Amino acid sequence: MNNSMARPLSAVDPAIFDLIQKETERQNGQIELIASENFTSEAILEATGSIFTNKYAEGYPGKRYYGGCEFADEVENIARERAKELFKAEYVNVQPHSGSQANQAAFAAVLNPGDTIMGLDLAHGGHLTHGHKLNFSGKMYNVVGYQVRKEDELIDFDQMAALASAHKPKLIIAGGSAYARTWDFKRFREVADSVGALLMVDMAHFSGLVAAGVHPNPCEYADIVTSTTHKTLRGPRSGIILARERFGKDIDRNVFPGAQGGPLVHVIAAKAVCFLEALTPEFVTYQKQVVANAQALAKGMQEAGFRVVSGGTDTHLLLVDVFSKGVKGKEAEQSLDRARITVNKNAIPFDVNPPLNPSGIRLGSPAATTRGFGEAEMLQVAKLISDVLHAPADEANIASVRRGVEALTSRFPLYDWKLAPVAV
Ligand code: DSN
Repeated sequence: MNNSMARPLSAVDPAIFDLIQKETERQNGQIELIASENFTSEAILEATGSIFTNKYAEGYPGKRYYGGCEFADEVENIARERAKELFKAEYVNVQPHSGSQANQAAFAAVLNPGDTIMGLDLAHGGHLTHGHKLNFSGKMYNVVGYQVRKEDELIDFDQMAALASAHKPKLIIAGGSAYARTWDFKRFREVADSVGALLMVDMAHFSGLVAAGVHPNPCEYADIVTSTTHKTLRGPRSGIILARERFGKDIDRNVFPGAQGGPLVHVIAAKAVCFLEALTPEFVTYQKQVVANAQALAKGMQEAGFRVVSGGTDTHLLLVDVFSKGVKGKEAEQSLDRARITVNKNAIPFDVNPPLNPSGIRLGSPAATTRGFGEAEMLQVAKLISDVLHAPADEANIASVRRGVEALTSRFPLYDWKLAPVAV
């Protein structure tokens, strides 16, 4: 290869190299509690950074629009077979670049513009792509939102059934970004069947739990199931669609050429590695710990006097009503950030505060569990969070918590990379 093409990143682009170093240090040095984030294995990073990034492979294995796809075909076939085995699915498409594009293609496969869909309101824990008015889903389809009940903050199936009967949706969507409880797919199926609707489950958040058998598998109940691969599933940043076989042809067409051009073969390779990792007994142990850790964190927050939405969690995430202690979500996120605890502000159901400064924060256990935290550490994390939130503007207090964070993170090192630039 031309010598200039073989130079290391540190020599070619010191600015970007430096930022990768800084981000590595940031990830190592903070406690990651964003419920949708995780730390992938080095094997997955290696596949993501592989030379398959050079390859165009529009089409599907055996039916490509480019030559030289024999190894890309093998990669995609391996990824498909592993995903089907992992989720006990009849059909899979591993090409979506993201969860949003997976949802876009899934909708397009079974809906026409103007059709009615029902999803959980974003303000009650749903997702942008399930019908928010600023998203393609809200612009293209007629959206009816269902909600959680005020009294227990669990999905209101009576309201959902009544709305379904009144509006006759073509598709009902289960799944969301900030709902901490087990999704009752059987109830969703019953409501969908009662009005002749299709059922789609977006399991982006909890697909790792499903893979490990610690959450019911939506593939048993739903017509179509979408997911990202980088949250609890701990793979590369990407998406997948699983479905009943009869939807396969339409979904394939609506991913390519409908929504995307060339697939990211390097990311499909990394997804294959992710599915392989998820098929191991270690992954089951990991996911059980993810749930135990989220429950320990919820318990710790409750013992510190904070209200946890719906009273706890069955999954990897929890919503904490910080306004119950007089703090707003934005201030909580920013002060925790200064203590090197990374969370996101989040609306709580029936929030009295606006979305950009809501009453809650969302906490998740997948990333902290990956670095080795157990329940004892999660109780310490709850104490650190509560210490910050009791005096969120007190910088001396925050500095003291930061020392506690350093003590914890240094006991559980993450990526052990040499940060020195490679000599050229
Ligand atoms: N942005 C993701 C989350 O944080 O839940 C959902 O797409």
